[in-house]
Amino acid sequence: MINRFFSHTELKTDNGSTRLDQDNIPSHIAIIMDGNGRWAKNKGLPRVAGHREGMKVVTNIVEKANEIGVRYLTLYAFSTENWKRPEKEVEFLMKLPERFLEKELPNLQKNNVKVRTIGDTSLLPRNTVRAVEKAVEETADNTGLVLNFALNYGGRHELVEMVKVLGEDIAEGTVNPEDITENLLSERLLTQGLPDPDLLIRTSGEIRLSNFMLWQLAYSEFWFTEVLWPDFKDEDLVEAVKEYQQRKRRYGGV
Ligand code: V07
Repeated sequence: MINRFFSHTELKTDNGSTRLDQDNIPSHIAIIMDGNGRWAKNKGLPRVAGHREGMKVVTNIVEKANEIGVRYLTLYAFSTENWKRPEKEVEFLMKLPERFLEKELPNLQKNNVKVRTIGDTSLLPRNTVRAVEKAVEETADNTGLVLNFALNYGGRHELVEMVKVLGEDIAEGTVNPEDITENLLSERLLTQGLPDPDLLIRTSGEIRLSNFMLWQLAYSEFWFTEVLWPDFKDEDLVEAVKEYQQRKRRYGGV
């Protein structure tokens, strides 16, 4: 079969596996990294072992996303609801940003990755805040992949805070209610400057949004997998992107 006569069919590589359409890579991928606790439980390990393993996967997926040409990667690392977990687990989670950066910041730097965060980081332990701020500052001028960690993030909280500030601006007269547009609201969210995600991935078989990027995911493609985050491989990311491309196929380039 000569593929160029069947451009509407899947693009094939020499070994017959589907390859990615380089002209249709999702610019922004957001991931809910779920299933670390279950992964550990399945193995008879403490929950924190799952988080530790999950952190290794972050390194891997950042590299792969960069390689396939993704421009923005948002990772849901800690939600506003996660404070309800056992104190010891929260304590462990809070050390992960620092641990991750201690090991990975030189690599991120080398790969021209720019670190950002969304979420209320003011409530995190001082050492965590310091490590994250350092990473954000030191990578501020990088022009490659934007690696956006959602840390103590909640979608409704983000909207409430935005409306509060907007309300003040209206009361002061600096914003006229008539001038409120979708763009004006977008630019007042924590994701200002980032495009909306093209693709949302959630691992571990949960089919819900859990308060993640409520405004920003309005038009995104959703892809769910049973794979637990510590088991999530490069190939799973590629599969998600392929599925995205099937859905977003541009017939005749329109
Ligand atoms: C966390 C590992 C990944 C699976 C999900 C939960 C556990 C990386 C970070 C991180 C955050 C900010 C930053 C650099 C790295 C992280 C938390 C949990 C709280 F600037 N992984 N990871 N933060 N997990």
